[in-house]
Amino acid sequence: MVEKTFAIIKPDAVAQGLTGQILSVIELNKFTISRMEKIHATKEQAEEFYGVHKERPFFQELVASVTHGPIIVMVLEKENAIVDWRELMGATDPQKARVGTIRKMFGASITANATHGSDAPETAQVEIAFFFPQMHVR
Ligand code: FUP
Repeated sequence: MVEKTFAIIKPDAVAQGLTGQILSVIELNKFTISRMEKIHATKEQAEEFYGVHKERPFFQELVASVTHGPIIVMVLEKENAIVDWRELMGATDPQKARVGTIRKMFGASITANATHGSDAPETAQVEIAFFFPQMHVR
């Protein structure tokens, strides 16, 4: 089933000039970039977006890291996009991510880990609607 997922290229990766290389890996892996926008997320947006993590000790660091510079928000589309994008990103901690994954290649730390990806269909729907409210998800 052709599916949509939500992805972010995070501030550290954008600031390091890695956007082009990451987009290239995305396209080489047969994802269609259906929507893409460069934005600078506000603290309020980040707190709402990462709301599930608000009780975690790293929450403030996470909010700060995703708001300290511009990000690229995207809707990616392909068969099994959600699972495939998470596989292509690799483990949350770049040091634990497999060779060839985006986080292994471009991640700096567990917080500045280059990219974000939705973890389930319900999350993808919510996250796409959050950044692309005009988009029809299904
Ligand atoms: P992931 O789904 O792989 O992005 O990972 P999580 O949903 O577990 O975590 C969301 C974000 O929180 C990660 F991208 C990075 C950050 N995080 C930390 O900063 N420290 C941690 O110990 C775990 C996650």
